[in-house]
Amino acid sequence: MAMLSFERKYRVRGGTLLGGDLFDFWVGPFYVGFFGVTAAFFAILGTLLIIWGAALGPTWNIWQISIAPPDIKYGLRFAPLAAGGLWQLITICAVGSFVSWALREVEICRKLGIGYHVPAAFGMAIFAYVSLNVIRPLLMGAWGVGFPYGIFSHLDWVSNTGYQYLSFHYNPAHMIAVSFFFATTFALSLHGGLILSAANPPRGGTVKSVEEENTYFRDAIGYSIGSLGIHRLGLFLAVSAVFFSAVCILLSGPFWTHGWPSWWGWWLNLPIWH
Ligand code: UQ2
Repeated sequence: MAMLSFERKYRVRGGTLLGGDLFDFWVGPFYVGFFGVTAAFFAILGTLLIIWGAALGPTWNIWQISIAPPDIKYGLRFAPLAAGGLWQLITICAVGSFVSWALREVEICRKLGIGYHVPAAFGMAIFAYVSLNVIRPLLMGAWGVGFPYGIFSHLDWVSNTGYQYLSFHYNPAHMIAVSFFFATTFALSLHGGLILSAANPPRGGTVKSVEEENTYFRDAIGYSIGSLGIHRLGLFLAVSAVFFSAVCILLSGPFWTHGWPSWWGWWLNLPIWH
């Protein structure tokens, strides 16, 4: 790691949430910490359980391996290992390692004295996963409504769940989420394009400053959001996309059981039409 000598001055003691000095050290470039140990524990255990599930068959084809949640009939109980129990243990390991990773990020932020923006943003991704495979199953009374762990099988789950609500694109929270995803890619393409245009001049040219960046957008649309502002906007758009994704699936089932097209009845039934 070329940066290790430079990073040495940032390798400060303290800032840990748990474990005190016990795990406050680095292995090569990586900070360990109590939550580094728990993240590794859950990740390795979860991976081994996935391999166990794959070994139960019927295929080693990487695209077709799938570990399914229990049948709906098991409700919220523990299922036999080969009938969804492995999926339940793998889900516990997944949540354990995701949360460990977020808390390890928090410890690193505390060491450096920087804000918690990265773990907060990652926390939103964890919330989306937990919405699908923990909160929604709890609200609907069965682990069986969770998605299976497999490459094609989870795609099939998304498609089938969408068709269960006839046309998922009529889900208003899904509409907002998709709009935020598009806005995120739009903002990143504007930002990436602008930075490369200014910071990557042709051979022999000079790197341009933030004033040229501001001027580009003032000339084009009469407004520049600024070099700090674009990153605030980017974080807001990305986190909002994930938040509304979680909302749109939590609404489907626990709070809306019909097709999503008929949710728009409130609009069709407005007194202004008749
Ligand atoms: C900007 C700015 C940057 C940028 C970008 C803009 C110097 C380096 C991309 C322009 C962004 C605007 C006008 C916001 C667009 C709004 C949405 C919702 C996509 O002004 O300051 O910094 O990278």
